[in-house]
Amino acid sequence: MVNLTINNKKVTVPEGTTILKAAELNHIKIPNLCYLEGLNEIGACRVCVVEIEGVNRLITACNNVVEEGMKIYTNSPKVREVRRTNVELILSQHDARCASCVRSGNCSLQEIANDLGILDIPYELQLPHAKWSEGFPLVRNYEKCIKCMRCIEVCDKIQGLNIWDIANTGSRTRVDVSKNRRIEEADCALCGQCITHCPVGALRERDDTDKVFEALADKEKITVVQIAPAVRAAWGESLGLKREEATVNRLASALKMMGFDYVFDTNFAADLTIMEEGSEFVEKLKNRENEKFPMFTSCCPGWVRFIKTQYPDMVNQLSTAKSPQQMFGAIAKSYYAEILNVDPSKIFVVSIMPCTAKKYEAGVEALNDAGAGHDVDVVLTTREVDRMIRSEHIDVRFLEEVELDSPLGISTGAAVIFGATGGVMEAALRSAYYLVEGKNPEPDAFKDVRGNKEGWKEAKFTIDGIELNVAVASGLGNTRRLIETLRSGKVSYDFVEIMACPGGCAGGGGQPIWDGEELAEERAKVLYGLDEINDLRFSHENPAVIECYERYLQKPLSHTSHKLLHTNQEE
Ligand code: HC0
Ligand code: SF4
Repeated sequence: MVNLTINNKKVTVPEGTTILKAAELNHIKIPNLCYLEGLNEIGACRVCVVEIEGVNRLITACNNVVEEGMKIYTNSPKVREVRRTNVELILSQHDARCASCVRSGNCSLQEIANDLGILDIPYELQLPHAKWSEGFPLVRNYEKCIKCMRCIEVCDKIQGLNIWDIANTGSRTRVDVSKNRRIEEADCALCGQCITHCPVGALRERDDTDKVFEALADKEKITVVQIAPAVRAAWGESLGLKREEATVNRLASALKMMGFDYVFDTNFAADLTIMEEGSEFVEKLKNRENEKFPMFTSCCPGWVRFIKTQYPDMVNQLSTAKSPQQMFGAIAKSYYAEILNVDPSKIFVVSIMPCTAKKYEAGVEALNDAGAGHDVDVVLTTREVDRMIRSEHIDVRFLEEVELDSPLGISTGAAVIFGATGGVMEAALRSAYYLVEGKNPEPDAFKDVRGNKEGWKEAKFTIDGIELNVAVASGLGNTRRLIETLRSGKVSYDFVEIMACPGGCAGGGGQPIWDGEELAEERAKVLYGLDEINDLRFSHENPAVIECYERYLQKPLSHTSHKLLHTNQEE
């Protein structure tokens, strides 16, 4: 242990502790901008400078460790002056038009500048000139970038993709797409992790809220919205709601107030996905000698983009089942249009997703099969829907909860856990067991696959005498390690679930931002809690899905199912 003082307070911390951590452990706040624990500890922003008695120059707290007898001052006049100058210099290269910034009110730079009482910037404003690709689902605003390097490090160390890098030199240094590429040419998975780790508004999703407001105002359109599993665990975070208050039924109420005609659930389609993907897997098992294993899940577009660019020879191992988002769109503009007895082109489908890659997925031509424009017209992230709620001045605290509409709002506990890493696998195994054994397993029989963010998880199960090896990974760096190990022949699996974002969609790139803090686990707990209290725990018991098969699709893997719910992944 090391003994030292911080602001004259005696403290003892373990050896090797950084000054920043030592202060934090003792409830002393040292402001910082670029720091991300374990990922970005480079002292680039120099906001965390502190004074050490007997040392001439100030040092950064995030990447210097404590020493015995150190006397540290985190807020001396010298520290205040230098910290203030450093922030003023950052602001002199930052477009600080906060009123028109998506991160206003949730921006580390804004907070620090306010805390330091900076009312004027004594330096000339110098903004970089570079243009971003219009319409791309992920937007970089060069004028807001503070060169903290967080996006570079997250993409590199967690996602293993190296999309971002430093470009140019000297005063023209900026963060841009690596290797001088345009973003469209890079292999960006669109997971959005760079956005959720950006401390300011330099990265954001393409804003599609106007398209939705326009559709809601159009009397000719029947507006249908689907809510993804993980959205219900996070949407209230930035609206000041407690987790238990931010139910899907309260969100439904806000959406109705905005004018949506029907509020449905992606979970309905997640149950449908299990029927199709589970059946596909069982069929593959029957024909084991001629099939390639493992079969990979295909519902995460970040992962699908990743495999297509990084391991194109394995694309044919993806399940042909479309994601629940796309299945929902296809069903809304076919089966549901028939129920309403309307022309499908009148139906306007909006998705609320925790995801930025889903904006791309909805635009993939090969995934549009209902024949009325795009099956999903607009995808909004959780953050965008929160902004829409705010701009409608809806006070969510006082909303009465409402039921979701029927039939596409009915779902099971197996569907809601899709939003957490391991959830798709667990839901699929619950139903695969039923399909093979003819009876239900214990609902929690497969909970060993519930994942975490470290490495990947593997499990073995026996269903009807067949031994199954399965694996679950989240985060693309973990995914790359899993695939390399698979390709080296050191492991072999039958079924593998991959989610691009660490922790799965709960930690998705479209979720509310907490300055790089990871909330995936906390949100996943909400989802597992919802599974546990649902009377229905098996996708094959969803009455609305059963009815959809009886009235429309006939059976899993039928001709109609193939047309609407599957795709050729190699297209
Ligand atoms: Fe997900 Fe999904 S679980 S990918 O993470 O499968 O976005 O929440 O909506 O489509 O259901 C995201 C979340 C979904 C889909 C579902 C799957
Ligand atoms: Fe999107 Fe979920 Fe995949 Fe992340 S894990 S890219 S949120 S689908």
